[in-house]
Amino acid sequence: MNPKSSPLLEEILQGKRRAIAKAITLLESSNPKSFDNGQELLESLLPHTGKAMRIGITGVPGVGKSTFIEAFGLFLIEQGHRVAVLAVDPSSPITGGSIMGDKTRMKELSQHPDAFIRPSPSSGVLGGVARKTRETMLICEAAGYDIIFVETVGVGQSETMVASMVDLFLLLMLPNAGDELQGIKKGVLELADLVVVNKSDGVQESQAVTTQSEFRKALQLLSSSKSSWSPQILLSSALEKRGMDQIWEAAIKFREALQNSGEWEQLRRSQSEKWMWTLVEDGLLTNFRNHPDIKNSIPELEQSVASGKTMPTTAARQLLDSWQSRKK
Ligand SMILES: Nc1nc2c(ncn2[C@@H]2O[C@H](COP(=O)(O)OP(=O)(O)OP(=O)(O)O)[C@@H](O)[C@H]2O)c(=O)[nH]1
Ligand SMILES: [Mg+2]
Repeated sequence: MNPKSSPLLEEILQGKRRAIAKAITLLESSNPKSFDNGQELLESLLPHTGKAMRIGITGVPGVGKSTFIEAFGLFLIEQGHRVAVLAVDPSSPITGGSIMGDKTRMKELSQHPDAFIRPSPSSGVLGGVARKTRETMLICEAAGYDIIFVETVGVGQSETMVASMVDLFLLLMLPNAGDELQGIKKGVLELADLVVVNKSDGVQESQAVTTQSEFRKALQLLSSSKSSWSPQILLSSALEKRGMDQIWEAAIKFREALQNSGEWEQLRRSQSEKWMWTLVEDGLLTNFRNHPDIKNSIPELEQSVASGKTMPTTAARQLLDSWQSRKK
């Protein structure tokens, strides 16, 4: 490996923040040489990864994800854990996610020596953001963080991506969500291993309890994403820091159940495999789109398809044919 990255490797293994930040910068670099160094570093860190519990957190904007992570994170640190928080936020890739909001919502956690908070990578499409988040997760694991949170906004495609990189997927809900149960995306609910009705405090507490029982019924009708675990519905007040112990208890039971059945390892193996294919697909697509012939014909073809002059199938065939004939 590159001798230059060795001291960095050591420092990461010692958990030094500055080294972690430096490694992340390497991985996010668009400079090919830095990028290569980052990949080499990642490879040498790999044997030191995999021991953390990876928890995905999702829910609609304002449900309390950041407040919840602050409360749950501090609870876990009290139990002797070290916590890293990463974000996949496709809504604002340019500004780097909701870092300002999050740093204030997670004030105590962000200042804690046993926590590391990293906002959404600041570049590119969702696929790229997800890739960097995954790599950052591995660096954090090598640096000794044993609980990794990946936060994402509960809209669109990002949940599926986050679910494909975590062990446990936690969906936060609002106390009044029961009425809108029909409106909740079934797909997102099906990904959840734990559903937590947050803001179960004050005047909303009794409504939260009602929602909890409604969800219990709803989940029985859905297929569970894991064969050795049935999703559970719990209550929390992130604001008042209540419910954290039960949630952690459920998370531990979840891990035990999956580890005993072999599903834990199996899940991670299939995630790695899928990740490899995602990288291959991304790489191929980038090469394809950047090929001069393809690049030049795309605008016209797209227009022609949009206006109904050319069938999508015909246009696709045309692009693939010209790619194929280039290659030979
Ligand atoms: N009453 C009550 N309010 C809460 C609770 N958790 C969060 N809030 C409030 O809900 C608002 C939104 O909280 P956030 O933690 O920023 O929510 P979020 O899901 O991270 O929001 P986005 O990052 O915008 O998607 C804030 O005003 C919080 O103080 C809770 O358990 N009870
Ligand atoms: Mg937030």
